Amino acid sequence: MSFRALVLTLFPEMFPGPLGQSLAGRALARGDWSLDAIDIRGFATDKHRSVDDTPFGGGPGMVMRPDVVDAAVAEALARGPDLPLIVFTPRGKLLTQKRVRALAEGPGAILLCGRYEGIDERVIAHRRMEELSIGDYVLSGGEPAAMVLLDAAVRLLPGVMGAAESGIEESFASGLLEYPHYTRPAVWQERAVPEVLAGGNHAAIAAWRRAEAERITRDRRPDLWTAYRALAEAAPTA
Ligand code: 9WO
Repeated sequence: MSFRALVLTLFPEMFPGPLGQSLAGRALARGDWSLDAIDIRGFATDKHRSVDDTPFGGGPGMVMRPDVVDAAVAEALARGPDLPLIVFTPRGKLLTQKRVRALAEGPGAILLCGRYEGIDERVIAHRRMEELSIGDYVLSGGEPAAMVLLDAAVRLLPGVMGAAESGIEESFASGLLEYPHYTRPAVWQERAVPEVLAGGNHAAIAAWRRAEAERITRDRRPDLWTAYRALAEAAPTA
């Protein structure tokens, strides 16, 4: 049983899109996960196949109809009755690596992507959807957010990433931002690679990387730094 993604969208041709490339694309071709984009318009009932209507209370734009969206959700649930149902909106709970990890360990997900001004609130409530945000900005639709979630989850699936790269997840799990990376040449544009990295002293290299990761986290993400300090207090590692 491999990870299954069912994406509900008005633009099914956007998928797999970038997820068809590289690591996620090869995993898709191997069958490590599956991706089905379901066209919400296919559940329209009138002759004009309308999926939206004017907002109650007035205001700009259009709202996605609850009957049409619900019929699309019903089809996805019929295909994957055990899949969590997620909708992407800026007012959702922020997507975290922790939630990504839990999803990657599960059977997959149904990902509802809104367009226009939004989706009728009642269908979100009726289906008890999990609302997720990928950050504090507004998109023109939920599709890029679905791609972000899937990219983050697929790389964690068993066999998708080699042992070498899988350490990167560990490093985020440590609560610190990444240390700086360098490759050849040793001097580029008058900038030299930190001496310790070329010295072959692996303990010194590990200590330097840890110190850099801590400095960068402290400077750039005081929120992560505070959480990391609290954790280090409770369970010191090094
Ligand atoms: C937009 C919106 C804005 C303020 C408060 C609530 C809101 N809900 C929605 C919404 O459901 N928007 C739909 C999806 C339709 C319009 C485009 N959509 C969207 C999703 N724009 N931005 C996102 C999004 C999703 C996840 N993380 C960041 C942004």
